[in-house]
Amino acid sequence: MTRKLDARGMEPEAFVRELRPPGGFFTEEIRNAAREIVREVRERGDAALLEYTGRFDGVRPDPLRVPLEEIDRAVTGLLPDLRESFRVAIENVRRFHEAELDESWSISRNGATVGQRVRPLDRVGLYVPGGHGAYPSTLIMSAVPAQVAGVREIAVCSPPDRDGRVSEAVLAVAGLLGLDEVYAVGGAQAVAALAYGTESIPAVRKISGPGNDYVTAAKLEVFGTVGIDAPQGPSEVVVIADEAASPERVAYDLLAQAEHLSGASAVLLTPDAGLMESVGQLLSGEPARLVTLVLVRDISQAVELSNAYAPEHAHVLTGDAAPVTERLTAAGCVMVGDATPVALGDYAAGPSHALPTGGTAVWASPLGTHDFTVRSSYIRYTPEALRRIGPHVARLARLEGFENHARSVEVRLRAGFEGG
Ligand code: HSO
Ligand code: ZN
Repeated sequence: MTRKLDARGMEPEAFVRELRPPGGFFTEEIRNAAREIVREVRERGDAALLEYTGRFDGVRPDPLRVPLEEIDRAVTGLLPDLRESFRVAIENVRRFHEAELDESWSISRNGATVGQRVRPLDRVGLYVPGGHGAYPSTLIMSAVPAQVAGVREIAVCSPPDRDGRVSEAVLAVAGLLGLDEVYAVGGAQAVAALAYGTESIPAVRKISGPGNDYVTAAKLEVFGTVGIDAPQGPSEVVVIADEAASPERVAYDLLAQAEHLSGASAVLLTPDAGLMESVGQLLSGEPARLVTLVLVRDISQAVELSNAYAPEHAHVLTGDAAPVTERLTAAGCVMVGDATPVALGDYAAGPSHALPTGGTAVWASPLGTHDFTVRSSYIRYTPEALRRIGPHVARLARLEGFENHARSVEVRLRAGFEGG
C-alpha cells in the first residue's frame, strides 16, 4: 500500500522531516566499514583490492583490467536497434554538455588584466554501479561530460558478476565511447584504488559517478586526496499535479521511480483529492512502499513543499506547467509537462541523470562538464596599473601586520621601475 499524507496544515520543515528522516546519507557503520576498506587498499594495494572483491563479489578477476578484445566484442555483439538507441542517447548527452561547457575568460581595464583559464582534469575515475541494475546509461551520463570537458584519461570501475565479468552492456557503451580502461572492481575498494592507486590501477585526480552507500561513504573518505562529485544517494521524484493530470500517467511516473528500490522515493503533491484517490487505487496492487501521496492546499503549497524537500527530480503535471516550473528553486532536474516523463532524462534527453539527491539540490548541481574541469585564475598588471593600485595593497597589508607584503609592492613603485 502507498502511504497517504494530509499536508494541508503542515509547515515545510515538518513535511521534510516526515519524508526524509534526519541522519544523512548513511549510518555510522557504513562509514566505518568504508573507512576500513579505504585504509586497507591504501596500504596494501592490489592484494587488499582482490581480497575485498573476493569477499563482496565472490570472485577475484584476473586480470582486473578488462582486456580490449572483450570491450570490442561487446560492441560487435550489440544488436543494431540497441546500438542505435545508445547512439541517440550519447548524441543528445554530448550536445547538452557542449552547451554547458565553461570557457576561459578575461577582463582588462587600464593595464590590469584578470581572468580564468578553464582546463580539463587530466585523469578521472568513473564509478558505474552493478548489481541490481547494471546501468550502462550511467556510464553515458558521466563519461560523456568528462569527454566533452576534454579529459584525456578516463578509468572506469564497475563491479564484476560471479564470473568476474563487467556487465556486457556497460562494456559495449565503453567501447562506443572509445574508453579502453575498464576495471572489474566495485564498492568502496574501487574508490580507494582510484584515489590512491594500486599496482594495477593508476590513481586519478577526481572520482565521479553514483554508487551504493559504501561507494558514497568511500568517496567522502578519500575527498581531499582526490576530488569527488556531489554525493548521490537513492533516486527521488516529486510529482506536482492538479486535476489536469491523468491518474494512470501519474501512477506510472511514481512506479518508475519506486522501481529503483533501496531507499528510492516517489512523492505526489496534489490539491486534488480525486486524483490522489484514483492514483492510490491504481497503485493498490503494487508493492509501492516507496510511494507517498500527499494532499496539499493548492499548487503554491506544493511548490513550497517541493522547494523545501529539494528532490532529485521534480515533475510538473499541472494544466499550465511553465509558471509552476519557474517557482521551483531546488531540484536536480525539473521535468516540464505531461510529455516529459522522468525516464526521458534517465536515458536520452541530454542532461546527466547523475543528480543531487537527499536535499543536496539546495547547494549541489547535476554532474556535468564543470565536474571535470578545473579553473585557474590569473592576474597580469602593467607597471602603470601596479602604480595605481600599489599604495592600496601596501596599506591593506600593513593593516594585517604583513610588512613584507607591503614592501614587495613598494619596491616596485620606486621611480624608474620598468618591470613587466
Ligand atoms: N533515475 C536514476 C537514473 C536511472 N534510471 C538509471 C534508470 N537507469 C537516477 O536519476
Ligand atoms: Zn530512473
